[in-house]
Amino acid sequence: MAKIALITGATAGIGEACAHTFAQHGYDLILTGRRLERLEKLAHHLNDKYNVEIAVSSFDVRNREEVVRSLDSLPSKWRAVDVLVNNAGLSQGLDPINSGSYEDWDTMIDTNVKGLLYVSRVVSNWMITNGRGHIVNLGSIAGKEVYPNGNVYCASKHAVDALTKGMRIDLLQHGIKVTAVHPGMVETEFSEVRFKGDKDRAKKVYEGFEPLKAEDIADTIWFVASRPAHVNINDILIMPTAQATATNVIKKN
Ligand code: NDP
Ligand code: 8X3
Repeated sequence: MAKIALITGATAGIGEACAHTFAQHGYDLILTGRRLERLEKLAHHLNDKYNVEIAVSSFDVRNREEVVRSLDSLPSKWRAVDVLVNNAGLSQGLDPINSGSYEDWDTMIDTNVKGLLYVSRVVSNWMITNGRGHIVNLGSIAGKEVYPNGNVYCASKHAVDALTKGMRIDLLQHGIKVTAVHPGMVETEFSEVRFKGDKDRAKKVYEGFEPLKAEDIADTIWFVASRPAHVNINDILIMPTAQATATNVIKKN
């Protein structure tokens, strides 16, 4: 029987790249995200190309009832999840703490922290029943450092770092692996979402140096997920060669 990976935020960027990589390695997939049309298109494509089985489940990770209902309503065979990639996440705005938008703060904390918790609670119980599993959380360099005006996004990713360590401790007795993958700058829709559709501002973030690609992170997640049963990678920090710290990037103009 094929192994199964559940990927949140599979409609774009790192999640979409993970869907390709895991399908290429013969995994059946549960793909989630809010944009159903994109999920269905991706599912068709991967099914045609790799002949893997794909379940699509569209929900907003911020909505606890929706998360539980959507996952619980999948046919029971999908509960045999081997790998959960907790990837859905975003940043909203880049403002000082005294003037940041309340709405942006709620969105980041509800998505990056509470959404990850809601999905993890359901799926970790499946994994406990199965007696195996691996949870890979998408942290960030923003979960290791704090940069100007990154306040709440950085706090949400520091929370992911802490939750990864907590999950690792709590799930150890059940034989479940837990890993955090922390990327530096990856060119995806991330900055377009952060700057609310301002494509020019988003593009400037990645100008003058070679950022990571979504595929680089998918490769890393695949490496982590494909180690032997007795090996757990707890934590990986992966940066573009041109980036040393959150703010230290060598740009050529
Ligand atoms: P993208 O914007 O390209 O993709 C984000 C994904 O998250 C989309 O599939 C989106 O799907 C999903 N998502 C966002 N909000 C929700 C929600 N409320 N419910 C369900 N799904 C949601 O960004 P990336 O691929 O770059 O980001 C993926 C992860 O990597 C995030 O956790 C991000 O914080 C992290 N990261 C990104 C870095 C970067 O530089 N790009 C660096 C470090 C970490 P949809 O909108 O369809 O719901
Ligand atoms: C995304 C990377 O540097 O914009 O987590 O925070 S950064």
